Amino acid sequence: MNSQTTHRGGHARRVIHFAIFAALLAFAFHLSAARVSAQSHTVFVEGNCDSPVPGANIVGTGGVCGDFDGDGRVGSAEDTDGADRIFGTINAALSSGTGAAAGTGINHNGRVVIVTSGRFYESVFIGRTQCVGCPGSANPGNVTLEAAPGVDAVIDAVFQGDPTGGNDARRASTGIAVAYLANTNMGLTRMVVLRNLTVRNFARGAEIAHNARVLIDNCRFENNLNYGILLNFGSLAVINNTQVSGTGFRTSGVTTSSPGHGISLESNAQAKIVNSVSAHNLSAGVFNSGGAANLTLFKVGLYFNGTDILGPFTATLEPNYSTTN
Ligand SMILES: [Ca+2]
Ligand SMILES: [Ca+2]
Repeated sequence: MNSQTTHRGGHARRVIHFAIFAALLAFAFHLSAARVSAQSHTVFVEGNCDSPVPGANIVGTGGVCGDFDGDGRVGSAEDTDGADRIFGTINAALSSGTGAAAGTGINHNGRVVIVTSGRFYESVFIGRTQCVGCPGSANPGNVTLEAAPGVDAVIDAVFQGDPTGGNDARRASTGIAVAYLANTNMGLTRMVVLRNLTVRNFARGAEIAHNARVLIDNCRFENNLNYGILLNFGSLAVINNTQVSGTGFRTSGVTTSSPGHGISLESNAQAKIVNSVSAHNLSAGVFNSGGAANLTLFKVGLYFNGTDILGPFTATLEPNYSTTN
């Protein structure tokens, strides 16, 4: 009797244990699904050097050449080596990741921090994919792309001696493109921060489009051909502590700029520019194709441009700024 009771009790416990196990399994599956669908995490991007060239690079000696994690890999060799959430190129960090790093990139929803100095020969794209096979996500989130304090991160179209011959194509492209689904509010419900970056030698240093919201903070756009920063298609930009210079003065390859503006607002884009300089650009320091309400300037220096300011603007004291202290 006691034995039967014990047996039945043991069976009951096994049933209960199985139920608990099944519940835990279901919970584990739920957590796994949540990890896949909920990104918004932070990944790191290492720096690099040009010898060995980024992409061919098992360095052999860890801790050199921008090798933040000391594993001897820099550039694209760092992009696919494991689920370490450390990448060697910016676009790979922004993507969902491939190879052994599959699923570990931010998939255009999260924060990418460049943690050691380097030159990045990439046309960076952030946002909603624009065509089949193009970079971006079908459902992007908020993205921050920044270099850590003290890190010199240069997104440069020109890689002297590039063995893949990509210089001309990059020089005709955009350094950082941000775009969402055209003619929708998708971009207005996402936030992009670009901070502490230098962008050089592209046709357009940055193009912000399709109702994107961006904060451009502490960046430098130098020696781009047609635009330093192009704000387009209803985008909203706050530009703080940023310098735009030398647009339109390319001296090799395709040298004819059109138009050579430092900062340009087109197709009902809006900008609030604060504590910034747009100087030494071939055409306008700032061009605004919209009304005066579309462009507000506060403590902005526009010097030695073809035309310092072209189009209407509002110059105003920032309402939270005190002149008495
Ligand atoms: Ca590494
Ligand atoms: Ca890695």
